[in-house]
Amino acid sequence: MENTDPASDESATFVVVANRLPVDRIVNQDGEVDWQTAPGGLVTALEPVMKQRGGAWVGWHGAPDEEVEPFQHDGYTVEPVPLSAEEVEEYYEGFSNATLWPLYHDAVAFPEYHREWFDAYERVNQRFAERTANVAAQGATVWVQDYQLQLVPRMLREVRPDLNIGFFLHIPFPPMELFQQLPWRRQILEGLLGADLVGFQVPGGSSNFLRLVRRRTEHKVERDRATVNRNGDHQCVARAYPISIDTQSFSDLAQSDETKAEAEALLEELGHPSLVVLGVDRLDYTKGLRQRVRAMGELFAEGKLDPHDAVFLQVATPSRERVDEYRKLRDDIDLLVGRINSQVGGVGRPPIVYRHQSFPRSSLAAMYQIADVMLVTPLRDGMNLVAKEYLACHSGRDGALVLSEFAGAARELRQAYMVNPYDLDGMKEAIMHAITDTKQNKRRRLRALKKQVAENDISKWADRFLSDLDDKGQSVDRAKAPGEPSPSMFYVDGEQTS
Ligand code: ADQ
Repeated sequence: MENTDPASDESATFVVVANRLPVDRIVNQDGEVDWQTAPGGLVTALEPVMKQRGGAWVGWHGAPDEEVEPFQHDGYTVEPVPLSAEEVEEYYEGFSNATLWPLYHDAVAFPEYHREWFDAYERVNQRFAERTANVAAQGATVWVQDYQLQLVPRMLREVRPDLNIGFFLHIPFPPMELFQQLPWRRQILEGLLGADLVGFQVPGGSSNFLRLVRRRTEHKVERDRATVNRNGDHQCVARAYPISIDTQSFSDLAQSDETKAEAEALLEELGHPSLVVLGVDRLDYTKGLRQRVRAMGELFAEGKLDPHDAVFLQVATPSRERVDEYRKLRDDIDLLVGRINSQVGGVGRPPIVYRHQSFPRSSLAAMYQIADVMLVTPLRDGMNLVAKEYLACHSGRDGALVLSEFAGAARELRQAYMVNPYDLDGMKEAIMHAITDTKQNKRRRLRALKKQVAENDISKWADRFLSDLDDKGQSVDRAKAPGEPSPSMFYVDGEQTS
């Protein structure tokens, strides 16, 4: 990837601030510096927005103890923020990924609380805020992303009250009963309240947040907004903005001749099975992999699926491998898959084909193409883009999506075969239902799901958020007729949760 142009020093009118840059700095085998697209849902979602709007992206470049100069990339300026090895351990692997990540995902792993981790989190958030304050033009729009940077909105407002500050949380915002465990709950709430607009994936997130603000701070909360009294009043609006993907570009990629050839080659490699069941995840304990692999293993062992006819292809991109829980998960899945394959497999291709590696997007598109059934069964997930990518890419008429009730995507993708991933028997039944349902039913469901993703893509998500941020949330109020649901219920289909 070419990224060598120096950055212009003009200040930006649009700034995205995220823990990671969309590219990671790596040193290749010849010892040369190179840049590689960073993995994960946030980059998948925001890169097209940034390419379209231009501006600056402030974030860490992925290599500890290194200072990197700003540079131009795909029409915008990349502003690398340095992190020391100790900060990576305490702010990123520690407070972000071993405290906040499990706490915000229903505490499916035990959240650890260490004061020195929070100190590092505060220090790094301050650094991000300072760098942003330096690159943002007068009155610029700044869009802060995700759980690693929840203190940035307030820190930024203190030095640059002229900025229009938005914040979007990509992961769930937990209910009060869980959030209150956090020793630094007040600092986090006050940090977020520094924004003009705080966006969540689902309305439950914004109502959890506002309930906490009401109970744990002295700020006044009315409907979807808090009035924050600090160096003069400002209003912080909280609403749901379900994120999506660049649907058209995924679908174009899937339809390309190269992808079709790759899909054909993959089918050949798998021995042309009559049924392909697919899972695609970052290797993370929130994604429900243990439960999913066990459910599929039992279906093979009980003879409901024939290992000669059916294959379960599971790919998992390596993730956060220095955090203990992730290393344990990796070993558990290796063991589980090995055991099932040796118990139910014969000679030749194993029933579970497991690849613990990252794939280029075109290879994922080829997998989505050939998957008769897609399994997306997280224990808790902010949204889950994989479900949407499958719908954008799968062009056969008979695909089926099995989706966890606990993924944010379940609110929109109602025609999926829904599962509770904690209920193994229920999950096995839903998978078999998705496999054996009539063609007519499958087509009806798939059509409705594909339409949803086609109509609600990433640019619509970004436009909604940024236009609300531009006019500080007034437009939704103005457009609202008497008796309509309040804006915090705005994107709910038929259900009121405010
Ligand atoms: P993630 O937890 O990273 O995102 P998800 O939304 O599923 O989860 O995005 C994963 C991304 O990684 C997808 O774009 C997928 O294609 C890619 N990916 C997965 N496995 C891969 C592999 N083996 N090789 C290459 N790429 C792979 C967080 C939240 C989500 C939320 C997003 C966006 O946890 O809930 O949907 O941010 O807001």
